[in-house]
Amino acid sequence: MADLYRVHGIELSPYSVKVRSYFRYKGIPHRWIPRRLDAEGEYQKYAKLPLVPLVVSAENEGIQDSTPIIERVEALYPEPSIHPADPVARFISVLLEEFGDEWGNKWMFHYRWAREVDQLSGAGRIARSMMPAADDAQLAGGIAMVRDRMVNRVSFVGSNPVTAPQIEDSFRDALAIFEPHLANRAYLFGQRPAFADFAMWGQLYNAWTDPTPGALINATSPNLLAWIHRMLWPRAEGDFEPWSSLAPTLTPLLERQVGRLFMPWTVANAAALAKGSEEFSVELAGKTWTQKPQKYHAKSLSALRGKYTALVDKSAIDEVLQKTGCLAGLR
Ligand SMILES: N[C@@H](CCC(=O)N[C@@H](CS)C(=O)NCC(=O)O)C(=O)O
Repeated sequence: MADLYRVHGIELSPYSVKVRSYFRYKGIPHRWIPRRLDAEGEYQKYAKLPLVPLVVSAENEGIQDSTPIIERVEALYPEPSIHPADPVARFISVLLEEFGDEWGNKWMFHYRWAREVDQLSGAGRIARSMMPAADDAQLAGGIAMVRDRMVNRVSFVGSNPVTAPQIEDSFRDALAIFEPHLANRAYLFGQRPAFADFAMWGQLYNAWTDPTPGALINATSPNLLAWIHRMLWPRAEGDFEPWSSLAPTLTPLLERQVGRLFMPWTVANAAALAKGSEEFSVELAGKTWTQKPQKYHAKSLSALRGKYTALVDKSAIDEVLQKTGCLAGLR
């Protein structure tokens, strides 16, 4: 076992299944270890933060945070690369990786914990998976505990009675954008999965397992649903495409979701943290969004800005970012 990566996670954690899908695609020997509360030895030994996923390397080093996990492993196993060769497509994939992790999580988390039917489904599956040996009474206690804890956290991602319709509109609009984009390609950037696919998929696969967003996907999005299934065990079916052939159907995502919603949100969030504000408000597509700032997102925005700054030739990518409203947040 010690010569394998160990991926500690749970099926209902979007960041955990994101990392598992990556290991599967790359064909890197690993073991998926569903986290359970009665067998936590290795998890407790290596986890520095109380979060999943936790990856323990063959050298017994614990790594957390799905984006750096993938980046570290990708540096060791560069083939097949998850980064398109075309430099514009490559950076858009990096940008959508961040968007998937941070904005896509609002869709997933909001839908899972906003309505009773989804709360019961989510809490039931989380408690069952983490307490597989529990009797009925213990299980009922576990379900109530998970539900209470998570419902109380829904505001952390910015979900409240005012923003709920904004989050749901954003989700439905994203589905409408993905559907034609995935009509003629297996993955977001062509015939093999890119960095962005893993992040976006972790959130959308999880949303699909929940009753309310799952029913929406099933009713409206057959191409997206096929991609959700494909990404469980992704494989290269051909090459990446250049930005020129992706642009017609992917530009609307950059314009309507990244440029109009996510970028102004993440910039306002980082500014609020820098000022030490308790709460911030920002206009997103003409509607006021109010929430307490989220710390991690300022860190991941600064990492994204670092990746943008490191680009050597920015002329082609800047044109795309400028036109779609994504540039201002990156410099
Ligand atoms: N940025 C981290 C986020 C990890 C994260 O938020 N994990 C959640 C599950 S998806 C968690 O472990 N939450 C613990 C809890 O809610 O108690 C990553 O990409 O890995």
